[in-house]
Amino acid sequence: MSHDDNPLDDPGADPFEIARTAAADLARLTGVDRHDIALTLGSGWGKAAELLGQTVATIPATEVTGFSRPALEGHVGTLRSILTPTGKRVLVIGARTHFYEGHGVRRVVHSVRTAAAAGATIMVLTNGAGGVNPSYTPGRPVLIRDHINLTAASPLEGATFVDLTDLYTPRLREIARTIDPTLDEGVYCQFRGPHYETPAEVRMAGIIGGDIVGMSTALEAIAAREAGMDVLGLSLITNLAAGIQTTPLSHDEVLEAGKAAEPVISRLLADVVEAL
Ligand code: 8IG
Repeated sequence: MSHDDNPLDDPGADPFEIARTAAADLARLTGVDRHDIALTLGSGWGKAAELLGQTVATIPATEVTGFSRPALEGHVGTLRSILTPTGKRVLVIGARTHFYEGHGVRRVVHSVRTAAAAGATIMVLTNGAGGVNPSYTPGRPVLIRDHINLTAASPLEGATFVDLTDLYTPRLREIARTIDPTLDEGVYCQFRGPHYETPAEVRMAGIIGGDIVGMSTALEAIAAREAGMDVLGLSLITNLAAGIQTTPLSHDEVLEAGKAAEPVISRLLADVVEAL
């Protein structure tokens, strides 16, 4: 990995101040002062951006203060400003930093804090994930109703107590279900990764109430709520979790399932965002 200076790595720095600097960078580079909605695109959701409206600007995330170099091929490191037909400003975040990269939680949630500092009041988080619920099949989108954070980490620092009772905003879930009444709601379990779970861990996830397993969204959702945003979470089931499916999991299979489902779920996501 190349040299990568990041102000968030200074423990004495204020991550919210860095987010405000990042939002100012974003405004300068995109020419758009404020955004209404932010949207993080996970595996399989990438095509939604084109369907949302007119792309006003696309910038490399690395030009914006605090953003990390993309760790993974297929995770495009761009930030995009879109104007929808009804006049909404959508910030599309194609630059996710995962907890498993080991750069700390501040870097993981920096895009969320930047979106909030840029004015966004709604955070839409999408991901590719494994299905634990035996009724799920690859290619299916699932609304996140709640989560179980198994990372043993939090984006909140110090004695910051934030209520998470309605973390995944009920009103936004209702809107999504009016667009697609067949959308199921499930509980997302975030593991640290980057290894996939063992079959025993997947059984545990099911027993404690999980329907979906992933490596990204719970920590981001907590930071979004801390910042006062409403949160909508959508998972694409790209694979059945280990032990639910009998064959070994492969990253290629995950990418393939994402590609196959992409046109359908991208349309869904674009329609949902326009209805928010
Ligand atoms: I895509 O099976 C994808 N992401 N933890 N488990 C976890 N994360 C995932 C999985 C999975 N599939």
